[in-house]
Amino acid sequence: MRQVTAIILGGGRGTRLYPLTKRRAKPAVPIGGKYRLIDIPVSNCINSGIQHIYILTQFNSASLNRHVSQTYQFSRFSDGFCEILAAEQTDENPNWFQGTADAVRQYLWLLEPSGSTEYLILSGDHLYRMDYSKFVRRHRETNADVTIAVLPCDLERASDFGLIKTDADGRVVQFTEKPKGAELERMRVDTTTLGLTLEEAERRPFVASMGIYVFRHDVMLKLLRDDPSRTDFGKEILPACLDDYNVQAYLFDDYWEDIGTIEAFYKANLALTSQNAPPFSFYHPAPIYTRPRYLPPSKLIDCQIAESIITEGCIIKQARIFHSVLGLRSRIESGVRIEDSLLMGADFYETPIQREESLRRGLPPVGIGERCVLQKAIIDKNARIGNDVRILNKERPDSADHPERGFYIRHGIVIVPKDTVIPDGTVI
Ligand code: ADQ
Ligand code: ADP
Repeated sequence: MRQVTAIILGGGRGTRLYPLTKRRAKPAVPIGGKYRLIDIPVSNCINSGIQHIYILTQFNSASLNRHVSQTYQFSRFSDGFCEILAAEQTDENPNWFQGTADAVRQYLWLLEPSGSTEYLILSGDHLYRMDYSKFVRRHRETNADVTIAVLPCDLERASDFGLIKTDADGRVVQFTEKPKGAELERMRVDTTTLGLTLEEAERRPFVASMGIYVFRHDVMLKLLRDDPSRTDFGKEILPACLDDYNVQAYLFDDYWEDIGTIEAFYKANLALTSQNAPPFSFYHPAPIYTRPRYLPPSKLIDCQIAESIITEGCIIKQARIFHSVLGLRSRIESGVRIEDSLLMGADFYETPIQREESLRRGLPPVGIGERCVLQKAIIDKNARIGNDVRILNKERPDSADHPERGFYIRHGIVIVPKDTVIPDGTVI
């Protein structure tokens, strides 16, 4: 695995995750109360023995730089690194990245001399565990030029993905990016050949690309350099290389979720609370790494908590919490009810004097004030929610933007952005 360089596509502007991406790059969005999205693919790399890791991002942010530089430091006896490559203007190219392939192309000058035998292209917004060493091994065993990780998929989600067809030897003979209508129907295959039962194969009759690829070093350089008008792996590069190259499929039939939208992100976070068998578990022998923060344990005073995750450093008084995730340093005053919500916590503690001072100035302290009710909400970091605030999506719109009032609604989920102040008694 020392010969493999991982390239994590960290995202363009991250508009589908807005307002969580208002001031941070998508890979820096917090997940699971204490991690960030980027921790998933980077930890998968480290757990697979891959230590040459680049993160491509179009929107560079202080939080991503700080998180990556403080977390992923390899021993001085290894040649491992985890580096952020942000879109930059150069003499040859004054433009932003035009797409996934273009993002990689603009950094070929840096990648080419690395001496890697393969490039592993990953996405920054997927929740899954994968041993990439098996993926790379399959790629080598089949003498492939490109290998695409794939999984069986149902009709409902098929048109969100690149779909493939393979021949009897597992070689990809067709690739269609996000097909619809008749074109989608034509991509139906018999997935019993992948080992699915008849019933399962009827439910999942498509084979979807996970957007994760292994490229042979020289093949990727050639594909990206030959035609600079091809800017996207899924739309242009892969469909165009099937005739001339040995493109193989690697079946991954385990939990995998694209969490690039607010709804998928919200559901994936709350799914972490389920027991016995959450679809994705952080309680696993292979750790998901993140920044060590040396926080004290959480202090719970007279609380009722069910089906929830409470991370470190929280202080929670007389609250009823159901089916929710509470992030680092969450501070909840008495008489609060929280249901089906994701609270990201805070980046810092206020001292008792600072809290008094805030209150004197009419500013609620960081955290959730007394007697608040939160349902189906995402509260980003450092929010100051006053007393008697009710966040219930009362008028029930599916989508709304009210930055002046401190919230957005997506898929019926109320999102309170980072650093927002919600005054006492507000009803949303
Ligand atoms: P999508 O996820 O829709 O489909 P895309 O929007 O190109 O494809 O994003 C792929 C990844 O690259 C995401 O993590 C995204 O954040 C990142 N990305 C996008 N533009 C970028 C840029 N300019 N710079 C850096 N990173 C960028 C892809 C494939 C499908 C496949 C699905 C699986 O094209 O074939 O089925 O992934 O989710
Ligand atoms: P995010 O990515 O969630 O927006 P950042 O990584 O930018 O968060 O911020 C986290 C770090 O910033 C914390 O370690 C904290 O030290 C510091 N920080 C941010 N805001 C404040 C603040 N108002 N007071 C003190 N420290 C802060």
